[in-house]
Amino acid sequence: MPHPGLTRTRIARDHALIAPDSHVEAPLPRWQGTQGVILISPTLGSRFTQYLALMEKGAIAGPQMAGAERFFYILEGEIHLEAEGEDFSMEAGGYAYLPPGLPHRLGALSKARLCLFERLYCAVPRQDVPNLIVRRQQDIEGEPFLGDEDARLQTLLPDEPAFDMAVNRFTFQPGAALPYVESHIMEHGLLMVAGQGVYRLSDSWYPVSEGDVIWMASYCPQWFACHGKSPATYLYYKDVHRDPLQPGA
Ligand code: UGY
Ligand code: MN
Repeated sequence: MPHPGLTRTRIARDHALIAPDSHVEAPLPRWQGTQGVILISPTLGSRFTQYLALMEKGAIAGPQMAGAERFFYILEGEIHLEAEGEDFSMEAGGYAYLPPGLPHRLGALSKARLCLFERLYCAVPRQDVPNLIVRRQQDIEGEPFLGDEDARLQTLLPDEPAFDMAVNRFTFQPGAALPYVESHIMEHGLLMVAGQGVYRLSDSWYPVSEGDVIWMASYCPQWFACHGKSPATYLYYKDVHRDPLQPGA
């Protein structure tokens, strides 16, 4: 039994590691039958939110903030989504992108656990807003990352200028790693969904495993290597396709 006064959770100026042992649940505002854990938010320093929704059977999601877009990914359980006059039954690995202002009904058909990313949509003059997307990660091919067959990237949303957010799923075979230390303007919110490895964030190296969440601020130096006997997978958010000088980019 680890000492209750210890945790791997670390909060730094340009990154945060949030280990599951430090989660605090609270009812999600405007959701019914749902406890939430707000993992990453502007209060921490980000320009987006990442949170877990822990839905009881029969729970109903609340609407997102005015002007915000919503991406949800099902970690566990069965979900019913109603949007644009269509009904979708979804389960683990299913995900949806809901453009700002799109009315929808999201209900839990069983106890369910969702990971959500939301941000205020950054509109570009004379450019269309993205459409509703409902898919399953199981149907998205993983492409070798910069030529590495052992580091595969599934791009869950269309890589088009209308989108100001990307959400990807990255799977590394044991021994595979990011090829260099990245430092870029895009922020990340990340959830380890399987396996383990070491994450370099700025000048610290952290052992990470399933359930860990990481926030990487713009320019935070970052590198990952998978170790252990099974692959490591993480789901992550990234802001994309906007001029840095545009307000709200
Ligand atoms: O998309 C990315 O920037 C990705 N290569 N970063 C990361 O996995 N930390
Ligand atoms: Mn990156």
